[in-house]
Amino acid sequence: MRTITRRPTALLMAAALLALGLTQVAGASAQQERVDKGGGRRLPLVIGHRGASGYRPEHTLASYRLAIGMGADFIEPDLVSTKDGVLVARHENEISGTTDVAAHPEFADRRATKTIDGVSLTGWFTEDFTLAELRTLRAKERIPDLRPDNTVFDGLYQVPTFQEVIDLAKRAGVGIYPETKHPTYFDSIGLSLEEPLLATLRANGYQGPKAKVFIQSFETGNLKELNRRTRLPLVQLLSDVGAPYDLVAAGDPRTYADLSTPEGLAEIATYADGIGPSKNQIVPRDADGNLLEPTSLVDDAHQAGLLVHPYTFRNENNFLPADFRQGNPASPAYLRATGDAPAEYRLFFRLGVDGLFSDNPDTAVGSRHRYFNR
Ligand SMILES: [Ca+2]
Ligand SMILES: [Ca+2]
Repeated sequence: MRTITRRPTALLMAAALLALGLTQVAGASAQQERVDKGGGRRLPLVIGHRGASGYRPEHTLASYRLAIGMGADFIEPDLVSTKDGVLVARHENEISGTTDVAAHPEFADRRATKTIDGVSLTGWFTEDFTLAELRTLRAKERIPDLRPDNTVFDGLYQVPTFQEVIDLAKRAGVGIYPETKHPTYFDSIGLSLEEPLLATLRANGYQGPKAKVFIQSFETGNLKELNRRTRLPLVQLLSDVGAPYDLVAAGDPRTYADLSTPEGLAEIATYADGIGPSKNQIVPRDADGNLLEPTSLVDDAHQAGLLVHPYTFRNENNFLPADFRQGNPASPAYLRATGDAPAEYRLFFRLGVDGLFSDNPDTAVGSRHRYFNR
């Protein structure tokens, strides 16, 4: 049973402060601070998506370190398993897009074709490498066409373990936002993610509903299982397309759209504390990328007592709605050029999101400061 008490508490505290006239006197700053930090007017969290992946190859310690330096409140490692059951930070278990594995002749025979969540993939997979083997690889930029500057860092950084990410976060005093990737698949090969995830979090002192951690998943079954095993905050990821793979695998016809209705959100609230929807579920776009009217998703989720942390905020025109793109569309650099990302942050702050995933935590933090003036 989870209870969200933030909003009423904040309103009461704000009302009390006003009644006492305390907001005008010196010494009120500590109380005001508590209203800011604990209350419904708490600033939206900036979650460093795969670190500061707009500027460094994603899911590297350099990327996380930069996100922390830019003021991110949380850093986000996606988690997959090695052959020897160690959780490491990669967006996918197939690692040809984000490491130099293809350039290692000693691993040429590990190349394989597998079906992951119903999709056939050919490449190299973390579950076929021990941690020691994986450590001989180096990370590279996933989208070099859009982020050519980041390629100067190719070849420098190892694939970090979950423990290393935690060490970094704890030293800096920021939260962690781990995502279990492909939990049904990893169960099917005997490398269940949830047990080592919880054991690692426990060993590092993360305990109870106020711990600086959110565990997220695109699947539903493993979040329900986690809800039975831990009181740590849980976030159901949603999407404007498709369905959770565990439901697909079980023949359950429900889609993310079904989960995003008021009824679906009420069900999510029985096992999770928040949702991580795509931006498009909050402000849809037309076929040309122009913004349409916002949906009621933020309000519906808040009605159900759920936090709302949409993904993914990115500076490049390529990812922005047409309304916020800048520059000359005829330029070969147009898609990778920086658009009016602050306008997009303002839009979502105005709609009341509780946090957001950003590839550019400096832009997110700066936009937040401008919008809330604190
Ligand atoms: Ca993620
Ligand atoms: Ca499992």
